[in-house]
Amino acid sequence: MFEQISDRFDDIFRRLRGLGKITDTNIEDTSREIRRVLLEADVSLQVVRDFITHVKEKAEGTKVLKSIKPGEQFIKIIHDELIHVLGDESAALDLTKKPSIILMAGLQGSGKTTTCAKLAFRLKNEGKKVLLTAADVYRPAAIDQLKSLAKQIDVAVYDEGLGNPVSICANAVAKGKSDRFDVVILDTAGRLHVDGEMMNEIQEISETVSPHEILFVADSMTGQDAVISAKAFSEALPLTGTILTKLDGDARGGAAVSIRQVTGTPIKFAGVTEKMDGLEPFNPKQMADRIMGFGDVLSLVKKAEKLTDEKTIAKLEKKMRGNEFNLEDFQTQLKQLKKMGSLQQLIGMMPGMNRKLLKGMDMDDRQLSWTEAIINSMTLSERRHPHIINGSCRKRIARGSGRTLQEVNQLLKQFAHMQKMMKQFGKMKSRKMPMGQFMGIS
Ligand SMILES: Nc1nc2c(ncn2[C@@H]2O[C@H](COP(=O)(O)OP(=O)(O)O)[C@@H](O)[C@H]2O)c(=O)[nH]1
Ligand SMILES: [Mg+2]
Repeated sequence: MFEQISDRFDDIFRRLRGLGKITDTNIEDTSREIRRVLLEADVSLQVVRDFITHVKEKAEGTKVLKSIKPGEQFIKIIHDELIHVLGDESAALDLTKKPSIILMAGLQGSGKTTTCAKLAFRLKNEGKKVLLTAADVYRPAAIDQLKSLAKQIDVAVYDEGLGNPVSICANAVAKGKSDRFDVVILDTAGRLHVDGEMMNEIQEISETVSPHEILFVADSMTGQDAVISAKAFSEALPLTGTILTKLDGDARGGAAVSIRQVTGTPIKFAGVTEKMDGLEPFNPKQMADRIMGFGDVLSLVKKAEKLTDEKTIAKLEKKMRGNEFNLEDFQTQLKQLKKMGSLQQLIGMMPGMNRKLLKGMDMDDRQLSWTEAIINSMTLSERRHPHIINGSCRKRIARGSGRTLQEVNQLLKQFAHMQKMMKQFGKMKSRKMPMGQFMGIS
C-alpha cells in the first residue's frame, strides 16, 4: 500500500533530518518536493495547495527553534498536516435509530455490494440484527452477488427481483421496522461514470427513506476519478461519510488524501481485502503513518497481541532486558512470527524500516523456515549459550539442518547483532517495547 508515495516521503525526510537549521531555502525546496510527491500520487490540486500553504506557515516558526532538532520538527509539521487532511479523528457511524438506515452510493465496480456485506458482517458481529437490501435492479447478477455474500455471513436479504429500486428500498425499511432490525443497509446501482439518471434515482431513494447514513464508496485505486465522482456525489446527496475500498491494491494515495476535503465528510471505513472481514474503521493517524512510511506499529502490535500469549511476551521482554535472550527464545519468537503472516508484510509495518533497503534484503518466509531448521539442529545447551558454538559445532549444525555452513554463520552473526541491539533496548528502562520492535531484523 502506498509504496511509491512513502518511498518519496522517505527521501524528503532523510534530507530534513540532516538539517541543523531551517532556512527559507529549505522550506521552499521541501515544499516544492512535497507538492510534486502529492501531485504524482494523484492528490487533488486544491488539497495540495492548502497542504503546502499550511505546512509553509507552520515551518516558518521552526526557523527560530534552536533546542529541538529542526528537521524533526519540520517532519512533525508535515505529519500533523497529513493527519488533519485525513480527518484528525476516527468517525463512527450513527447507529442510534432503530432501524438505522444506511445508503451506499458510488460508481459501478467501486465496491458497494462487497462493502454492504462487509459492513453487515461487522455489525452482526457487534450483536446487531442486519437486513441487506438488493436495490441494484439493472443487473440480475448484482442481486445474486449480494445474496451469495449474505449467505456466507448469514445475514438476511430483502429483494424483489428486478423491481423499482425506490419502492424496494422503502419496502425494505418498512420490513426493517416491522421485524425489528437494528440496521437496514441499501445496496444501490452505480454507473461507469457519473450520470444524471443514476443521480436522480439515488436522490429519490434518499428523499424517500431519509437514511441516517449516506456513505460514498470510493475505489482508492482510481485516484483522480474517485475524487471527481466524490465531488459529484457530495453535491447530489447529503453524504455522511466515505468508505475507501481496495486499499490493499496499488493505490497511490491520492484518493485517500483528497476525499475528506472534497466531500467535507469523514472517511469512516477502509476496505483492505476482498474478504468479508476486510473492512476496518478508518484511523487518520494510522493512515498518515502508512502514507509517510512511518510503519504501522499499532496494527503490528495488535496483530502480535492477537496471536501471542501475553505471558510469552512478558517472559521474552524480561529476558531481553536482562540480556539473557538466547537462541531458544529466538526460536520461540520465530514461531510466533510465522503465525503472524508474511514477514515482508510485518517488516513493512515496522517504523523506521527503509523499504528500499528491505527490497535488497529479500527477507522471505522461506528464510524464516531455514533459520528455524538451523536452530532445531542445535543442542539445547548451544541454543541457550550460543557463544559455545565453535567451528566443528557449526559444521555439524549445517549438516543436520541441510543448510550451508555459510548460512549457519550468517544466522549466528545476525543473532549476535540482535543481542547487541537488545542490550541497547534494555537500557531504555521505562519504555514499553512492543513485540515487533525487537525482532532484530534491521
Ligand atoms: N482487493 C479488494 N477488492 C475489493 C474490495 N472491495 C471490493 N472489491 C472487489 O471489487 C470488485 C467490485 O466490487 P462490487 O462490490 O461488485 O462493486 P459495486 O459494483 O460497486 O457493487 C469485486 O471484485 C470485489 O471483490 C477491497 O477492499 N479490496
Ligand atoms: Mg454492486
